[in-house]
Amino acid sequence: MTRFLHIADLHLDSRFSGLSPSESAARRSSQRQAFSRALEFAEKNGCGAVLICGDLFDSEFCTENTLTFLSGEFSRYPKIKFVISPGNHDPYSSDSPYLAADFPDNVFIFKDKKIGAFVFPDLNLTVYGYAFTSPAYYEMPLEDFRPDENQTEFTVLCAHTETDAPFSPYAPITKSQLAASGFDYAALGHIHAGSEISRAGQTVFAYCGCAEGRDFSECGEKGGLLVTLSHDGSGKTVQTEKAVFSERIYTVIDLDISSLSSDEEIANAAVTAISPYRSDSAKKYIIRLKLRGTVSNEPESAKLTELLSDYGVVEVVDDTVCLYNYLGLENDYSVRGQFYRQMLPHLMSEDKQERKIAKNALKYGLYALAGKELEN
Ligand SMILES: [Mn+2]
Repeated sequence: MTRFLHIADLHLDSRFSGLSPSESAARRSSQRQAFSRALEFAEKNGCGAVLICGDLFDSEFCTENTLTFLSGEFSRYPKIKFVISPGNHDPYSSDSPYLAADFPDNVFIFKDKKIGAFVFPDLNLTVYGYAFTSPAYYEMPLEDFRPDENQTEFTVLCAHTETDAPFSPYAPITKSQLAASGFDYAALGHIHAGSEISRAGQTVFAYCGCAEGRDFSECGEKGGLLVTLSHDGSGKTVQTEKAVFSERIYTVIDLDISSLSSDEEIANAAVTAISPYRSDSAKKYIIRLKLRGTVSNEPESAKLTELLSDYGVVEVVDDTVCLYNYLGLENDYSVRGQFYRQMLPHLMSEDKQERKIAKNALKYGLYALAGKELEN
């Protein structure tokens, strides 16, 4: 049996440019903590190797502190082999932090665009991989690839790639190439959302996703995959298990405030909606509250953000449509008011069906004028 941890897309030292200097420093610290948590998990679960499938760094810029931190972490687990495949954000170029790093002997970095391998007889494992040497890699790294005569029982791929996008600038690999590769498992990086565990021929493959979300496009718990390769009577088996390493969790909470009228009611409803996300560690969730529905007055988003900041809410997005402010519409000289006045005779029709249709038409029209998606 061979067991390893599959992680990717750490993006250490990301800039978090939308945040204040102290907030962005805190987020960079969370990224390092997620990394530390991953390594601790790997040791506790008896991993012989940790495969880091690209974008360990966010860019060619990396602080000396981060390099010292990484060396310290790698040294802390001398029995674990760390295999790194540089990706599009941290290519193995002449300016690469990898060249400045002084990593211990248990770190193995792919430095060439051409596919190569590290053989670990003690783990019965061969890890294939390659490096981005610049931010774009248009060739197909697995084209014409034929695995060597197997020196070990298990062979895996550690790669930063975009699958099934043949013209991608991110080292494209097709499923048929994976199927022909003979790898037992392909550990992939690049897609931060992660993927399902899939199979191409005999090769099991997956994107593990990033280890720590960086913004609201990366919501939910983030982590890696614990992979166990073994052999039973009928052949090889590949087991995978998700592990969570993220320290902070980006979360979007939708709140329909259609039936609420006062600011106080809205605030109370918001607190109730957020309550499941109040954890022991008050700072675990980073919350965006999205207000939806139809309202007669625009909600006080700024006040609400301030009121809810202690609950982990960093922003309130007003996605409501201000609809039934008829008085306002009567005196509105924009196209909204003109539209309303055109609909008015139908809205006051004797015919119930016509009134219903007019009410819907008004609603849809105002949504369209507000440039908002129509909800059910
Ligand atoms: Mn990435």
